[in-house]
Amino acid sequence: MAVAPLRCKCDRRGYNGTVFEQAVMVREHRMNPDRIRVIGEGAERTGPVVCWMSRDQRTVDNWALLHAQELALARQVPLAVAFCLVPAFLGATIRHYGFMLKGLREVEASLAAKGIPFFLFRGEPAEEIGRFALECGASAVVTDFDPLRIKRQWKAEVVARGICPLVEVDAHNIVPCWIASPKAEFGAYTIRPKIHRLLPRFLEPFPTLQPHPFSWPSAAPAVAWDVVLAGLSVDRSVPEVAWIEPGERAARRALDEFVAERLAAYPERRNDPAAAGQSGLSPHLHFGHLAPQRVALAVLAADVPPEARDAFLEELVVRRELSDNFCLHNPDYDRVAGVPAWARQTLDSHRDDPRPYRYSREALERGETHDPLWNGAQREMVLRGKMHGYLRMYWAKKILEWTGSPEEAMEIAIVLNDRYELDGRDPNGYAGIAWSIGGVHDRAWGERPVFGKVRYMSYGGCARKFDIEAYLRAVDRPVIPRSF
Ligand code: FAD
Ligand code: FO1
Repeated sequence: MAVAPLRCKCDRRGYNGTVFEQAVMVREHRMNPDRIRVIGEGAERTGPVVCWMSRDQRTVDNWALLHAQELALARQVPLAVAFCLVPAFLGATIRHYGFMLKGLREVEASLAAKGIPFFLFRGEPAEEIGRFALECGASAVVTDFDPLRIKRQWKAEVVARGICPLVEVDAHNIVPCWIASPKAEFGAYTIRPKIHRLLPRFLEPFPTLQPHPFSWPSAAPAVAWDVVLAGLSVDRSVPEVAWIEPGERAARRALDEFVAERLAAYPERRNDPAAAGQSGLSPHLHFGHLAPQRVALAVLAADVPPEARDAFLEELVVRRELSDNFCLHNPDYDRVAGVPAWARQTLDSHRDDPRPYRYSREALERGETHDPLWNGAQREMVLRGKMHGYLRMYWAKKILEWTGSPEEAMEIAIVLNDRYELDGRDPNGYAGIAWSIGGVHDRAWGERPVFGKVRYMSYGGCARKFDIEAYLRAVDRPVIPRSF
């Protein structure tokens, strides 16, 4: 469904661009203070500033790092970046750590070129970051925003130590999550106008990270990245993938390729799993190698039809920032308890419906069901680490249909999604699974067995939408470096 571009109502002397173009005309180059919030107080000190990097693992276009430097320059103190490596993060495997650590290796080198040391710690973040801040007498710790429960727990534990102020910066969303809306939004249709209205204030060019003039007292120990990766106690049964190169430089190349080659056809091809119609950017966005704001600026500058630009920005900005809104404001974002009352009620009333097909998690994981399309989507996720977006909806909905309860379905969908998807453990995933199984951000549809009024998707519906055989052939072809 093409999203009608909102005509910006601002009086811009006849400028009639869409609200996205309108926003870029705002040429403020200083950092917008609304991206920043102090989430923990602590002893006032005059020491260095520590940037605790976690979600946004990049040196370019990183509002958290830019603010940390802003503070350090104003105080004329050194600046360092710290990353705390946590083993078995939400079920992550070597597929994820391999990708992430290669990206961090590039971050360490890029920071060194700016005179900013990179410290890698391993263990519990509150312990490691707390100790580091204490030892270096930090005057502030600046960290990136992340709505996930585990991240908020980490930050609460750091704050509880009261070492120094903890400052949080939304480096992931164009419109800071807490500014976009103070509450859980019903759906894209309610958050879209709020985001569109705020874009002129936030969809702005990025300043550049400067070489830092105040040197850290001692050099950070060079990280032996290969040793770190080899020594990681992590599940190594899910192999790394070869079709995508990690790191912020590769991410930028992937963005440039998509904008130049495939953005124009996005509206027609994005929902065709047999076509390379999607951007392929989600792993880079998930690990923060690429700023969504940079993607939006590049898309807006592209010479493509407005409907291609707006269709893509609807997903990248509205849908993605709706997911952060969902995880920030819904404490049960990964549980059936978090779905809307209408959906809980309808799923409950169909709880005892017979399930003509029933599969265990193991059978589903092996892609051994009666449905060749579903099995193919599962294989794509296991082999490539990235299932096509259209099929993720079908995939999760079938898990609801073929397991014993909505709770079992949600648990299996999250476990498999986060075990195999390179972009897993992401607010987009929790929101996508809650949409598919629990009608979150969706409306009620015609009532049917098991689903009740939760939207249903069928094999026949997919067959009418795209060439299933072509998709299955593509899935089983040897892995070729293509994004989709
Ligand atoms: P493109 O179509 O090129 O979109 C570009 C970007 O827009 C994406 O990278 C993403 O940031 C955003 N976007 C696109 N579609 C959505 C959407 N439906 N919701 C939120 N943001 C969106 N996305 C993840 O990042 N991680 C996940 O673990 C994940 N799991 C999902 C599970 C289910 C059941 C569903 C229905 C969706 C899931 N999604 C997830 C959302 C979406 O499918 C992926 O973001 C998208 O397929 C990523 O591929 P792409 O970057 O090539 O997409
Ligand atoms: N963030 C960290 O701060 N430390 C980690 O060790 C870490 C591991 C990790 C592994 C897989 C993965 O998908 C994400 C991981 N993250 C880690 C978090 C990630 O950077 C994102 O912040 C969230 O997953 C998305 O919000």
